[in-house]
Order: sequence, then C-alpha cells, then structure tokens
Amino acid sequence: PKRSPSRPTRTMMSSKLRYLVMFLGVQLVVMALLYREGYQKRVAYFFRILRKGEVSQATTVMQPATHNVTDPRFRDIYANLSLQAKSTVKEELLPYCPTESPLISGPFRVTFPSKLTLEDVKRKNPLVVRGGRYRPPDCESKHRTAVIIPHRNREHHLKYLLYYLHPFLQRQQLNYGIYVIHQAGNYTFNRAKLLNVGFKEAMKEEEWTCMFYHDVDLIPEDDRNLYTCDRHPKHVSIAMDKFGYKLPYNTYFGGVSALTPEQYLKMNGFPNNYWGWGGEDDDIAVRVALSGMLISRPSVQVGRYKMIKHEHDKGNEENPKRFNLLAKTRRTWKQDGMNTMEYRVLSKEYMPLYTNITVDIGSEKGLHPRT
Ligand code: UD2
Ligand code: MN
Repeated sequence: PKRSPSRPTRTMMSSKLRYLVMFLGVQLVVMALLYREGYQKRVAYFFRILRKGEVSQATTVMQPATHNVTDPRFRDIYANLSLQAKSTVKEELLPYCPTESPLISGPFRVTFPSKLTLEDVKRKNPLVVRGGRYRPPDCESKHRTAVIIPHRNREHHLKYLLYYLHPFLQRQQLNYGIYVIHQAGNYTFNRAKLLNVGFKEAMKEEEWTCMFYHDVDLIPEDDRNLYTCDRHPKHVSIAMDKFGYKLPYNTYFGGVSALTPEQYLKMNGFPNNYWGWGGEDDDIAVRVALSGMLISRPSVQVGRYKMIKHEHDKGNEENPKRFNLLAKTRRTWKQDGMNTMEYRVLSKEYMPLYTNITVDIGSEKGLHPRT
C-alpha cells in the first residue's frame, strides 16, 4: 500500500527532535559535572590512580604533583633539587654560599610510602658521598652541621628520616654529615649517653660547628627550619603533630635540639645515667640553665615535625628513677657527663647514606668486661 506523504516527514521530524533532545541532555549532564565543585581534583586523582598501575609506587608517590606545586601539601622535597650542578671551579676557589639559600622553599609534603627502600633514597641523592656526607657542589658552605641519631631497632624509621633529611639539608646548602649511634646489645636503652658518644665520635672526624641531636622518628615539615646553631642552645622540634603543633610545656627539650661544641662543653654534655624512657631531655634543659645559658627556638611556623607513630620499645621502659635523678641535677651535672662517659666502639661503618657507629655503652654498673 501506498503510504501517505505526510507519514515519512512526521517520522523524520520526530527522530530529529529525539536526537536534539538527547544531544541537549548529554550536554546538560557534562555541564553539570563540570560545574560541580572539586570536579577537576577528582578527575586528576582518578588519572593518578590509573598511572599508579604502570609505575612502581615508590616513584609515583615521590613525583611532584606538577599541577599543584604551589600547594604546600603537595610540594615535593626533591623538586628542582637536581638542578644543582657541579661547578667547574676548583674546590678551594669556590665562593661562599649566599646567606640565604635560594633552594629553600618552605613547607613540603610528608608521607610514608610503604614501598620506599634505602636504594630509592640513595638514587635520589646522587651527591651524597660515603658515610652520609655532603657539601654544596657550587659554593662553599659557612656551616658544618653533624646530625646525631640515637638508634636501636628502628630501621623502618631511619629509612624515612634519611629520605627527608638529605634533601632538606641540601636545600639549606649545608656542609653536613649524618651519624647513627647504634646501641649494641639488649640492655636498657640510654638516649642521652648515645648522644654523648655521637658528639665525641663525630668531632674526631671533622670540626663540626653545630650538632643536631635528632630522634629517629621526627620528620621536619618546613625547610626554613634551619639546621644551624644559635647563640644559645636551640630546642628545635617545638611544634609536633603529636602535641597538636604546640609546645607541651615551657622547658620542654625533647626530640630535636642543636648545640655548638662550645655550648655542649660548657654544660658538660648530657647525663650518662638515665637508663630507659624519659627525664633525660628535662635534665639537659636544666643543665642549659645551670651553666648560664638560655634556650633559643625557631618560630612555630617553621619548627614543625611529624612523629612517625610507634609503640613503646622493648628495652626502653619508663625510667622510674627519673624524678629522683632530676632533683639532683644541680649537684651532679659537673661530675657526670661529657667528662665521665665510658664506652667501647664496636664498629664504624661508612654506609652510603650515613655513618653507623655501633657502641657498647654498658649498664648502670659500668662497662662489661671484655670477653
Ligand atoms: C620522647 C622525646 C625524646 C626523648 C624521649 C624520652 C619527643 C618527640 N621525643 O620520645 O626526645 O626525650 O621522649 O626518653 O617528645 N630509640 C631507638 N630505639 C629504642 C628506643 C629509642 O632508636 O628502642 C631512639 C629513637 O631515636 C627514638 C628516641 O630514642 O626516636 C626516643 O625514644 P621514643 O621515640 O621511644 O620516645 P618518645 O617518642 O616518647
Ligand atoms: Mn618517638
């Protein structure tokens, strides 16, 4: 049968209309999506997840988020660091580094990627040499800073600290070295005595102008926090996440502190007789005061740290004697400290990223007889 002429036009019309409505609908959906807040971020996030499949996680996490370099939460501590170039000038002819390092950039992102290895850290720090030493390639630093880390059984924390500390110190154009003072054996831990050993052993190697005494689990979050010494002993880790980025109390001296060799010797170093957890940091603060010095501090904006979460260690139980000891510091500080420490170095290893000094510090009863 013949179709009436009107039919096909009507169908054509209605199908055209349908397409138009569909097209407009799709447009509307796309526009709605575009207008939704956070759209861009979510898409970027999605793509990043996709990419993670291809590249190994450690490297992806370390890549700077290029679209967001101005946001401190995304700034990578390694960004632009490889731009430093070895100078062609002879070492003794290098000019002094500028008073303010041009590489300093402020807050940076601190995360703990589970797949990170020491090998990754080594690869990211090609200018660090044997024993964890570094000097700026293009200028002569005015500062020689040694970082002393008391340590036992915290290799997983050490790895992250090294990952952040190396680029952090390089950004500040310091001549630096990192020393890990490892307590041998299973006897009760003694943080302050290990720090004393660190001072003495590090000074044998180089005339350091400043020593940083550094918990292994504290990661700085802002590279304007200069690892140089002040006119007075400096308490550095003043704003930690675990204390809500505030000082817990006024004379608090735990975590990270910095003293020149002169300041350290003036207070006869640190106590040797605090075995186990607690009190030794308060004793150090008392010594600072007793030897006639003040405590200096960075500003709360830059003295920020993340502490890697951990349980109390075996072998570092709370020291029940700490309050008695603290009450006596005034009478004992000259008889116990730098001038009386006894220890035995068991080994010294120049690792690629740090110098490891394994030491027998004995116990309350003194050094154990040699076997
Ligand atoms: C607080 C202080 C710390 C110290 C301690 C009391 C902060 C951020 N830090 O740390 O400076 O005064 O109280 O002694 O408030 N360590 C090992 N292996 C061990 C035990 C300790 O390596 O088995 C080292 C390591 O460097 C660690 C440091 O000693 O960071 C302090 O010990 P902690 O982290 O267990 O004590 P914490 O966090 O309460
Ligand atoms: Mn800790």
